[in-house]
Parts: sequence; C-alpha cells; structure tokens
Amino acid sequence: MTPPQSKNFHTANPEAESAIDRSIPEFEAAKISDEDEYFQNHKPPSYLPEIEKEVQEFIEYHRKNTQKRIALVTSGGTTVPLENNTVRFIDNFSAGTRGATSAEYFLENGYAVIFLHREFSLLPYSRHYSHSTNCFLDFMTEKNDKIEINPKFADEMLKVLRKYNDAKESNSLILIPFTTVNQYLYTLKTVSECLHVMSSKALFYLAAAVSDFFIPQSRMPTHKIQSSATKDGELVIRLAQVPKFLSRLVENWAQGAMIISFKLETDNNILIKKATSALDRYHHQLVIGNLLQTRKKEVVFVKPNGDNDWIKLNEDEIKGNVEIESKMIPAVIKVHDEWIQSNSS
Ligand code: PAZ
Repeated sequence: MTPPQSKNFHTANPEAESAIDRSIPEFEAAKISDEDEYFQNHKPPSYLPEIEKEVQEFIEYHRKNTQKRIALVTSGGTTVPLENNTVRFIDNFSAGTRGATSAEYFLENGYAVIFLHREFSLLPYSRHYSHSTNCFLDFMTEKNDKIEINPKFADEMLKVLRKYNDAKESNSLILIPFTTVNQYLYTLKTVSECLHVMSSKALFYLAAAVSDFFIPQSRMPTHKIQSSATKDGELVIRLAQVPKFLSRLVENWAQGAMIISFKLETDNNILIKKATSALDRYHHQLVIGNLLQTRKKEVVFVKPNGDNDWIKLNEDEIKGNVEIESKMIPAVIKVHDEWIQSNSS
C-alpha cells in the first residue's frame, strides 16, 4: 500500500512569487576563519617535522612507560620581524621567569613537561645561574690549581643539580624553542595536535607573552628597511592583528585537554573583566590574571563558575624569596585533578 500523500503542497515546486526574489540580500560565501587563513598565507618553519617527531616520541614514551600527565608550558615573548632578512623586530618584556619556574614545579609534582620557550630566554634549572647579575664565574673558585664551586653557593647548587639530573634521567623535560610569532603559532598547533592522544591528562599552561600584532608575510620587505625609504623622516609601520588561536586550541587542536591561559594587564581596574571575557569567549577551564607591576607577588585564578581566587605572597614569603609559582602550581594541579575526574565518567 502506498503511504498517503499530502494533497495540499509539493516541496519539489518552487513558489512562483518568490522563486527569484531580488530583494533578498546576497548570501555571503562561507568565509574561512582568520586562524585558517593565517596558516594558508604563512609558511611553516622548515624544522617543524623534526619537532613533531621529537614531541611524538616524548609523548609515546610517557604513555607507554610512565603514565605521567604532560604539561605544555609556553614561556617568553615572541618577536615580530619587520624584514624577511631580519635586522629589526618588535619584542616584549617577557624573560620567561613564569614559564621556567612553573615548569620546575610541574616536574617536581610528577608531570612530564614540554617546554615551548623563546630561544635564549630562561630555562628550568639553568635559570638559577643564567641572566643573573652574578657572572657565572662568580659561582666558582680556584683551589690547588683546580676549579671548584664556591662553598657559598654549593648547597643550593647541589639541590638544583639533583633536580635537573632527575628531570634528565627520567626523560621528563623536552625543550622546544621559538623566536618569531609565526614559529610560535605553528609549533603550538603541531604540539597541541600531538598531545590530542593524552586527552584530559594533557595540561596547557600558556604563559608566553605572544604578540597581538604582526606584519603579514605578504607585505614584509625582503631586505633591511632603508632610512631613505622613510617619509619626511618618519617610518610608518602597518601591523595586522594576530588571529586569536585559543578557540581553535580549545575546539580542535587540544580537545579534551585542560587549558589555562594567562592574561597580563597593567591596569588593575580591567584585569578581572578581561580575564572573565576570555573565559566567556573561549570556554576553557582557567584564566590566570596578573599585573605587570605585581606579577611576581600576586596572581588571580579566574574560573568559569565566577570565582576569583587570589594567590599572594606575604611579606615574610617575599623576604624569604619564596617563588609564587610554588603556590600556583599545586593550585593548578588541583584544578587539573578535578578536570580529569570530571572527564573520566
Ligand atoms: O616572563 P615573565 O615571568 O617576565 O612574565 C610572565 C607573564 C607576565 C608574561 C605571564 O605571566 C603572562 O601573563 N603571560 C600572558 C601574557 C598575555 O598574553 O596577556
């Protein structure tokens, strides 16, 4: 028996009056997102496949042998080259203290760490002796024609050396460099995609200070900008906005991972508002807010449930050189525990 047909209308016939309605505004062709367009129009760094291989091996090693959680810690500032054969670039203040210090506390707490850092910025462990007002030779002394560690620094140095050796021997730390914002974006994408297999056991701790503006490759001069090219003695540079990659990270590259972004401001009055709007926009798990002026003494954890939890060092802790990351990382790990728990059912 054939099913009853509606006699009142037919979907196959266009409606005569509106079949061609010229008054309807033109339907725009689907646009590719700013993020995708960025990757279509900018070349990846030539060494990216090697990084991908190293990172995959690192992740596989821990999946098979240690079952450790893996933290991707980004650290330091990105450069924005003004020329393709780069003589000049725009940079920012970040030395990588937050990233390098945090990486040490993640390692101490049993995480394996992928340290995606600005080349020549601070590194875990060596940070205690590099970029310091003390020359590294001050840590040494001469005795009976031999070089020794200055006894004044020996105890502290032994502690750092042991932790460093632990991280090395357990293959728990991998160092991945970047310099330009383009290298950072491509490497972040690649590493994130590799980490996809870790699901909720991956933690993204995005402490790098990434430039918001850049010069697209299409309009970057090949050679050094000549002073004769200036107009009335002024050099005018037109920068484009770096696309916001956090939504891609949350929705595609690192789906299931716990993602923490940082928000740096210089105006106390807008810090919480800006951190909250980042959470609303990207739907990740935590924004850590900090002010340029006080970033080593206090930070605020801005959470999706509306909580703003401050972590501060007191006067004694500041005098005793306590690092704020020693309080931040256990608090971050607590949030990660809850994230893994909520994803395991
Ligand atoms: O590198 P550092 O320790 O001097 O500074 C750390 C920091 C302020 C760059 C970091 O805590 C941070 O807030 N990063 C994100 C910056 C931003 O894109 O808003």
